[in-house]
Amino acid sequence: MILKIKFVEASFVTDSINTLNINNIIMAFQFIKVTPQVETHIALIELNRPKELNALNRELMLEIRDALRELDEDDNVRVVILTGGERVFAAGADIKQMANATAIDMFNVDQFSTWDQIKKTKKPIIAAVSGFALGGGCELTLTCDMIMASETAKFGQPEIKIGTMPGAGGTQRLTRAVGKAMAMELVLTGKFINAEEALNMGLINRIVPVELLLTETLGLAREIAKQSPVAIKLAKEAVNQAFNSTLDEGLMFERKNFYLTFASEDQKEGMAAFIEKRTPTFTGK
Ligand code: CO8
Repeated sequence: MILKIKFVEASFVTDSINTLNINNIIMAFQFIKVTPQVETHIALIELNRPKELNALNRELMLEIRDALRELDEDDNVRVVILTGGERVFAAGADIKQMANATAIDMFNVDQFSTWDQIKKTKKPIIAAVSGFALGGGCELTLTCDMIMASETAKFGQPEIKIGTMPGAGGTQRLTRAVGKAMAMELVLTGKFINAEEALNMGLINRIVPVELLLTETLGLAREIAKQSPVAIKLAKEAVNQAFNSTLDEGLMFERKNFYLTFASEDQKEGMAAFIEKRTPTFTGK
């Protein structure tokens, strides 16, 4: 059966629609481009609102949610890369869309299911950041599992300058990533930091030249994609558990996931390959 899903309201349809066919589901996107196999086992999601500096309107976020849901279920995908391109990652939530909203409008719009979906995604997501990653854009990178940045990357939580504050994890994930002092400074002043400062704070994985951002991110994705998909998902889950539990609870969680890897064919294959001095072939079973 072929299902056609459109995520955009008719009034917004001005640009060409990108379609994605996974498992016979054709998805139409207006504000993102999705390449399910940019390389074997690696999917690429590109934010695509260049004129608005990839400002995250609700429709775009719903598209990310739906694309991730599909990619997470696609056995051919093992790692997802999320990027805004070379010029800008994302300049935050769409200020024009929410400027006149009431608190109840904001409450009633289902805008956080999309962030919850990113958090729920079992496969690793790598953010490839060039240019501004501000407000919701910075929070989007923090929701991903790793961040590769180009030399031009600038991170910040400037919501305070427009009379509000972070609402999609900036006070929580940023604090966990860089500690209280720097998180306070960024959130309370709205200042931007460059890639080097972000690296020194432990916010990002590494800095690469702009023209190599995708290449280097693909290199990292490839390293992950060749491991056991089962172990990768269980390990990701366990690392994230570190932010939600006491040490003892986290250790117990880790132990259970470690045991669970022994239910997989991949664990048998990985250890057999080591003993036989050959490269393992992981299938995700
Ligand atoms: N929303 C809407 N439009 C934007 C946004 C944005 N966040 N950022 C830029 N744009 C638009 C501009 O309005 C402009 O449009 P136009 O040409 O029609 O005037 C176009 O993009 C280009 O922007 P600039 O001319 O301003 O470009 P500059 O290079 O001069 O400046 C900056 C770039 C510094 C990035 C500047 O655009 C800026 O400060 N942008 C706003 C940054 C910001 O405050 N971000 C936080 C937004 S609030 C937020 O993210 C809250 C998240 C809460 C949770 C999310 C729940 C969904």
